[in-house]
Amino acid sequence: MKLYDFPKAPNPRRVNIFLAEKGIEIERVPTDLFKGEHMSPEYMAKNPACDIPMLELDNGTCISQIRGITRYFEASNPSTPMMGTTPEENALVEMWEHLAFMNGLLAVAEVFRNTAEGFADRAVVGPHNYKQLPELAERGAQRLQNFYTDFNQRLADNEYVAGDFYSLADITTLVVCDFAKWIKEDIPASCTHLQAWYEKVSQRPAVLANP
Ligand SMILES: N[C@@H](CCC(=O)N[C@@H](CS)C(=O)NCC(=O)O)C(=O)O
Repeated sequence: MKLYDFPKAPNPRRVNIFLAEKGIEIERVPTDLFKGEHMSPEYMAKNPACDIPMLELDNGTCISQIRGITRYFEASNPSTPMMGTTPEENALVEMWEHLAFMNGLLAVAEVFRNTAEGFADRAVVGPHNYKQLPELAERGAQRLQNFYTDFNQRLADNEYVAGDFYSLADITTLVVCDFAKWIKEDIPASCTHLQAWYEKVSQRPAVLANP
């Protein structure tokens, strides 16, 4: 089994923290996004979505998308659950992780990919080229501020993002806060609950091991 990985990028980091939390060690295939290795014919044949991370099982099955990859490991290595332990918890983790991805990670990506010089014509991840749109960068910046206040509110009443237990939803939310530093947007000073949570989860060994 191999994980195609580029640890500097935010999405692979979500899986790397998740695996470290679960104590899973796995062979890595370094795949350099900056060199376009994820767009090579060999990689595209395995993963037509052309994104990283990707998991290749020993039988040749290839799984992309972090939802798929993390679900695989949660089912195959159920000790140290990271997606809740009851139907209600499972649903809350899915719900909050998806909200963090949609409203947080994609908001930052909207700013970054529509402004960074190196992403001209690569404003959207995947096999198709899209040009940058400055209006989307502007909208992404607004969406990020709303993500911060919405998640601050959530953490005013809950110790962790999905409830009173640490989960994949925390990992994605943490990665959003760190990815936002790429566009020079820190957690606003008014978001004290989010900031306190951020300081706490940043100290977890699995997070420190995957900066
Ligand atoms: N929706 C994907 C997101 C993966 C993703 O966007 N990965 C980025 C790296 S952070 C990527 O592969 N980018 C390729 C590119 O920029 O062309 C998932 O859940 O796995």
